[in-house]
Amino acid sequence: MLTLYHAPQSRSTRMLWLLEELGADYHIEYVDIVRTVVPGGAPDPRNPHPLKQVPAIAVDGVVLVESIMLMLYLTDRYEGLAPTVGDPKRAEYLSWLGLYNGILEPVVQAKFKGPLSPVQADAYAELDRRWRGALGEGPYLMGEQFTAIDILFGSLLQWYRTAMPDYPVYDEYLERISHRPALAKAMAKDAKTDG
Ligand SMILES: N[C@@H](CCC(=O)N[C@@H](CS)C(=O)NCC(=O)O)C(=O)O
Repeated sequence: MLTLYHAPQSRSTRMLWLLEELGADYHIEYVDIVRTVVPGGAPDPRNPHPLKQVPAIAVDGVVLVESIMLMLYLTDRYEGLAPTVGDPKRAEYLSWLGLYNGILEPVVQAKFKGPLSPVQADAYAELDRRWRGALGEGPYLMGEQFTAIDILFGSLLQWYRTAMPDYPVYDEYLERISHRPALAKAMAKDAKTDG
């Protein structure tokens, strides 16, 4: 059994969405991540993440962390939402994962805190061009097929629309991906309801 360590309305919400899209059999362990939100908050001992963050997954006692690695692992384990090994589009999939994690997310976090440095501003402008170019061809980031990359990038836009500039292509994309049944199922599980 696969366990997702999850806190509502966080980066693990997109893993719920992914697991629902994949039709995976999984268990949710709700954990608290209050330690950086509430001064003096205590790390949740139930959370196996070395930094007490979410998301994390555990499979047969082995813990895996970092959103893009979870995406890679899950889309390899349950096929259908990403090109598999040997597929020529696999390189593009891996590139999107790397660009998101290595450049876009850090730059967006920096943008949230204040003005970007010239290097960050250049990287941001280039990624904006790339993302818009891909969406212009669309309808999804990798073309005709909805993939896990759409969950990664789409969830960023859902939570923080101003992460990307005010172009209609982003709003149209957001509208396109936000009515999926798997997302509705994930949102129904996002917060713990049984105490
Ligand atoms: N690079 C990590 C970032 C994980 C992360 O920052 N998670 C936040 C929730 S959105 C968290 O757990 N924060 C609590 C903390 O840092 O104490 C990933 O994408 O998995």
